[in-house]
Amino acid sequence: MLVDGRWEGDWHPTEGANESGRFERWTTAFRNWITPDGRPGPTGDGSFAAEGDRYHLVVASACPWASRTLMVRALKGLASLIGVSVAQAEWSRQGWRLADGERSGLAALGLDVEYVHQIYSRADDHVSGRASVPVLWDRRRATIVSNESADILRMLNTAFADLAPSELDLYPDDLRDEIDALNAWTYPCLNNGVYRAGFAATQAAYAEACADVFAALDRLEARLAEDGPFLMGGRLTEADIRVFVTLVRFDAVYHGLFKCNLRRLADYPALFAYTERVYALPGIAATVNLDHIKRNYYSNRAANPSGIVPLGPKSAWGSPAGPSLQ
Ligand SMILES: N[C@@H](CCC(=O)N[C@@H](CS)C(=O)NCC(=O)O)C(=O)O
Repeated sequence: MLVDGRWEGDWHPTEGANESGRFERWTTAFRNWITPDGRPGPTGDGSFAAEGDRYHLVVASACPWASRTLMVRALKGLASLIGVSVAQAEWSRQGWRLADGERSGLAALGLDVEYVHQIYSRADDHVSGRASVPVLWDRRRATIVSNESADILRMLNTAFADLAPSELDLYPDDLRDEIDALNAWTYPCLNNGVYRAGFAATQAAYAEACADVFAALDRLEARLAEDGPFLMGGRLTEADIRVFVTLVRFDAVYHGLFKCNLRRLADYPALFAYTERVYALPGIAATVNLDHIKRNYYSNRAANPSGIVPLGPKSAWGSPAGPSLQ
């Protein structure tokens, strides 16, 4: 945790269960927006204009929230405009750490840091809270634009339209209500549901979360079997990106480590085919690093004291060596 700009204590990934044993995700601190001309976005102070070589994403490949920002960057053709630095797979006692190769890249941007929490205190020397990824860094103002992936998805969908024209609209006007309605249950029941199951501190909190996860998967399976190929029918939208990041990790980490084991993703024909379909979209495979995913989740000593990383599942996606994001 950061307290008034300083890192305190050892990091412990299971923190967050409340008195009833339920895991609660914390809220995010930086909520500014990049807009085409620097005018205000929905939140924040609005002086972040879209420009090439100005913004940089700091991510961890294991993290589903960070991965969804990488997916939008790839799908919207922003790779040459927005750079990326990837944290090392395993947790350190100070949270996310940057390996030497990544540190030199960041130092070249004026960010001479070893840990992600140092990026936070660079942005605000009195910051308190979690030092989470993703972080969208602004080189020009030497600050964090946003550390909220849901906002980053939306701003990357629109802000760079002049610099990187794209046919793809991940949040089209006519589908907004339907996308919002879907996100309203896929986030608590699935994306965060697996964490609620994995980090529950009581049997009852676990059972409640696990039931939510599988009710959500059943609902998505039915929806896709009836009407595909994507969640909104013919068009790929942010709803797909948000669901995919959890599905692609499911059999490798949530099924075992987080005890979401009523069924595997592989047991859901429509959902499994859907995950393969999204994975096959241009640029997406490079955002899925199963090696980092497994090494990170299984390095959580509270959940897995031996630190042993399982060999399977065999059908997992992603190359063992890990992809290159460029
Ligand atoms: N609201 C954030 C949540 C991101 C998040 O939870 N990231 C996790 C990794 S999956 C993290 O960095 N945790 C570090 C910590 O808890 O200190 C978002 O969606 O951008």
